[in-house]
Amino acid sequence: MPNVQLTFGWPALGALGRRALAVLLGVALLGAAAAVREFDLNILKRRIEGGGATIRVKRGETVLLRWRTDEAASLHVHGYDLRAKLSPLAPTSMRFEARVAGRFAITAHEFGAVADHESRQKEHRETTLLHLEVLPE
Ligand SMILES: [Cu+2]
Repeated sequence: MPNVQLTFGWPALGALGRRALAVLLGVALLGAAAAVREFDLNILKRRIEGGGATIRVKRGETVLLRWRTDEAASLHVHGYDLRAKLSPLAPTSMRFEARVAGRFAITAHEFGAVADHESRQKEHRETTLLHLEVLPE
């Protein structure tokens, strides 16, 4: 009669199994960290340099937009309602989690030294720079 020992759960994995699991977990964590989608955007003469393309990401990814501009501007990511004042003196980063799927305009509400998103009478001067598309997986 062979000596059969039945174990369940963690002890059943053995040292090698536990090591493999730890590696898998590490890869999963790296994968999560790699899900930051970075985009370098340069505004030149009130347009995105290289053309106002569409940024596409998947829902759940972290989006990092790095802005440079040749002119002060008040930036607005529609849908997510994120705003930032851009200055030609220093790059500006916007970081957010793409929680909502859809297509959203990224606009500049005002260019120039008096860039101010809050002043309603200037809303009509909104310029669409590009679009953000968040795909539902
Ligand atoms: Cu806007």
